[in-house]
Amino acid sequence: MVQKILRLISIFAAVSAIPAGAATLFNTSTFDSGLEGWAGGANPVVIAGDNPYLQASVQVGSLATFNTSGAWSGNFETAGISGLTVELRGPSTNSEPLAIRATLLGPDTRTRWVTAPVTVPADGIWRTASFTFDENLMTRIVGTASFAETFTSVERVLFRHDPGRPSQRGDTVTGTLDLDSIRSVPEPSSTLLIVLAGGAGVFRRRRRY
Ligand SMILES: [Ca+2]
Repeated sequence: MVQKILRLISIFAAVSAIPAGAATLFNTSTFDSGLEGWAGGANPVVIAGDNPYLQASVQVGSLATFNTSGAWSGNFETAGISGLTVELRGPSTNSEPLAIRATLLGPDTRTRWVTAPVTVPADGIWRTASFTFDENLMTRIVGTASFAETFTSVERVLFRHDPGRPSQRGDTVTGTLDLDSIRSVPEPSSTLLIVLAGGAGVFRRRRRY
């Protein structure tokens, strides 16, 4: 088993060494280095620990956070990005489940394409959510830029609590959203990571305290 893992790691290293625009293919936010570009009206902060994560909280307002840095903007088409995964948690202190959508803002900083929401229960349990960036699965809620125009010139990625019909500003809420391990899909190593994760649970989340 150990030899198998070592062999997979060596393959992983070899694949990672291939340039071919790999830098833009592999976008990830783990919050080991602070906010890593995440900001927003919900004033997200990094909660320190053995596995730091992002926490956005709001009192009667829009629960959202976004990133305009180079890691989460630009031409997603040529970068080969088809979606993202993110670990989400709604603390048990939340009074209701959250409905989190991912939004891509277009080149005019006005156009917004949003995904369907994922439910984040108020139970304090981390879950991995997947969002697919596909014109047929997303809704343009404001602006005039086409999906192609937006996808080839993304100004920012944004997460927001927005239950019911998609809207520009979401629903007003008092609550907290924890986020971690935001990763673009596919990554150069995604197939191998699936093999490793499926085979041995190697990538199980580190314990928190
Ligand atoms: Ca983390």
